Amino acid sequence: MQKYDHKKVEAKWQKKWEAGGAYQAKDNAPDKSYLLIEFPYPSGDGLHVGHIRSWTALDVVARKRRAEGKNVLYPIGWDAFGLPAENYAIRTGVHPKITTKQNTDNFRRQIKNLGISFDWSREINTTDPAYYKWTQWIFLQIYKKGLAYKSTSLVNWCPKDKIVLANEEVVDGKCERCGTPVEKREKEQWMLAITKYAQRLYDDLDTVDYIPPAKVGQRNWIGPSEGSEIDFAMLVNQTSSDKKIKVFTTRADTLFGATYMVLAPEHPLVPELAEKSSNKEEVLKYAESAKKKSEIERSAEGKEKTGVELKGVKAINPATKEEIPVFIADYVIGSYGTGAIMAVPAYDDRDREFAEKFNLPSKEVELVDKKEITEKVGGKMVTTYKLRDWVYGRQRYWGEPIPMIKCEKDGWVPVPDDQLPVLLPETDTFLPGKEGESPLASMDEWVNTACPACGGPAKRETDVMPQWAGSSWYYLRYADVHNDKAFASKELLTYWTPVDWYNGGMEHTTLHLLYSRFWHKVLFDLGLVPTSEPYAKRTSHGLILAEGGEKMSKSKGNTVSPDLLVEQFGADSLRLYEMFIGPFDQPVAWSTNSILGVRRFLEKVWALQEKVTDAAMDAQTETLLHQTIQKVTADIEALKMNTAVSTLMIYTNHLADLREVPKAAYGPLIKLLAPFAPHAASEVAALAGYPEGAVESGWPAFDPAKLKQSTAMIAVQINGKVRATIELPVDASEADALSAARSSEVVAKWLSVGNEKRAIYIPGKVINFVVG
Ligand code: ANZ
Repeated sequence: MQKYDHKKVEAKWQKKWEAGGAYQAKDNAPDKSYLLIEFPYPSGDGLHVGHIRSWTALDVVARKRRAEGKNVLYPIGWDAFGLPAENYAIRTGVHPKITTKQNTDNFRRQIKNLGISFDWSREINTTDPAYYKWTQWIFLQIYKKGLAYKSTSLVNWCPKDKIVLANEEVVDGKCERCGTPVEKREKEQWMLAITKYAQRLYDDLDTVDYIPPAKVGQRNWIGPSEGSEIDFAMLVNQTSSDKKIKVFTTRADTLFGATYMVLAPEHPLVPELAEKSSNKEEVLKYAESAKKKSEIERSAEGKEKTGVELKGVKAINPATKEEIPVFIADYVIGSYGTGAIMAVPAYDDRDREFAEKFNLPSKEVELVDKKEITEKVGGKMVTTYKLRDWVYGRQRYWGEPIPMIKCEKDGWVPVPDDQLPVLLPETDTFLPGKEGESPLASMDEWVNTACPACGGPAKRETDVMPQWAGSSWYYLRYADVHNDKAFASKELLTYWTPVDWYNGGMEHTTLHLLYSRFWHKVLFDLGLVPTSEPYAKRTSHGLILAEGGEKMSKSKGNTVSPDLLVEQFGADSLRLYEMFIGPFDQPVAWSTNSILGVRRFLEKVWALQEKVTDAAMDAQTETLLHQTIQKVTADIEALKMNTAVSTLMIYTNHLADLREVPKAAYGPLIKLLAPFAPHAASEVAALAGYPEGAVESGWPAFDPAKLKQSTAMIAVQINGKVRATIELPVDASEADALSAARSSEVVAKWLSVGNEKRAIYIPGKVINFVVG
């Protein structure tokens, strides 16, 4: 027998697959199955073992479904715009285009070495102008629908990266990338009005098959809150004002107990009211200082309350008609609800703490019907969301230029379709300006252009799109990658979408996953895609931690190199190990030693070829075979990869114990193993004389009638000692079982020795005769 030489075997099959263009999906076969993993950011570190866990799992599904005859699309590409390449360029002067090319080449090589059955004919790259032309075009559709707008807002500012961060990129008040405490700054920003889709993004979760934590995560993030909006009239220096303060409250029933009001320091009325207050300076100073704090700091529970009264301003409680004081305080957030509250110290803890500090009255009142009181005082019932609009600009270089032109006369004008893509201009300076403006802003030749509307002098937008742009629609491009007339044809979108199964990280639940659902719905409303949801099903993998359970990271020096593992143990062993390592959705600690265990399992399967004969299958082997097929088939679809592998191990051990391995028992094992260890399985099949491709066509079927054994071997005891075994139908009655036992020659001999006193029958197991 040939020795199992993983290097030779894996190189051989990878070469065949590459040459034959294997795994290319057809665009028109019945029974399509679109499987998707999150396309990677090609970092300089190369592939992480975490990527391999997720991609191998869906590769197992892809390979199984292909064997079942499905037309599987399993594509891959590169989400290649982003900060690491840009920060590297700032440090070294090497253009991000160059590092991106090197990194994608390295990733591609590593992936091919793993034998993952991606359809390479559909490889995409978000930094390719032929791709980002359509990212820009889709942005313009969103703009033309009135869902993109420029607004001056307080944004999260990372003083180290010199970049504006979305709320989602701020973790515990710090920059997600570099850990620097985030400050607030005023910036003119492109914003996308995702909040207009909040309710649909929330409701339509009912129509998709996502794992529960993904649904819960999105629902909490969208955070609908039902309440009332109520206007409070104002007296400014004893004269009634034409301005009102609108509050959002979930407790209109406490309205009679509202004893003061609070505006967020960034509330639009603050500058105007400060002007008329006797303590203007104090108010403005407080408002300025509050801007520097993060929202999390400001709303932290138990935080000492601060604030300043607007002296000279009073509000009128619409229920009691009492005049009540008005404050600005940072525990009220500008961007939530209306940015103003009625404070009810008797019923709200934060209001109580504030009232105690500022000696404000607290009034217990009779609670009233919420809806009735809202209507009575002229308010209305509304739903407010925690979700905010999406900050859509970055003052950086390595991103898609936002295809907008500013004209003195015409304002913002979209770049006409026939001038797309707006190419990212060449440069060798990547550092943002001192005020954080984009490096593009200093390229006068690129910035100055003609207004598409009037032909007059105009300037290009110099902000680029955020990290999340290219990934918001890439799954649509895979359906029709080479199309230069449209981002994808209707016909192919109708055939391929929605994505049948999308696996990705839980950390993307409220970012990429939500953003792409939003884009998809806008495209659906524009009649550009056929379904209202992009992904029919979403699952997530658990993280792979370092040996010892810490997070794997380059800085901790505890990462493992897929290249070395493939070299030493083989891609098939690495794949099998990552599937066997533990329940797919749970975090697991890495253990290089344990790869040896699965490697030995593969060697055992390999060695079985020696014993394969045309022998008939015994009943026990046949039953185990059908049970194995049933379990592995179901486990793969349920992503229970670890139990699928252990089932294959049990079956293999059984075959290894047989003197001869029937061909009919060995063939299905190879087919079941092929999705996990495709190279070894293909080679073993070839050695056993199967035609090429046999392991990839025809998934083994189980016969439900053969899942249970029809007969069982029953031990027959005389006075507790086993003297014989007999074969009986598993459902034999007691009378039949005993008479069969008595008629066995050996038993009959023992029974003739004395008088049978008693007989005990435990069905399926044992018969005991007590003889005296
Ligand atoms: C009066 C009141 C009485 C309130 C009471 C609560 C309890 P959720 O459920 O999170 O939506 N609020 C409204 N806008 C705010 C803002 N921009 N910053 C800080 N707090 C704000 O919370 C809604 C409640 O949070 C609102 O109802 C308001 O206080 C406060 F016994 O109004 B309530």
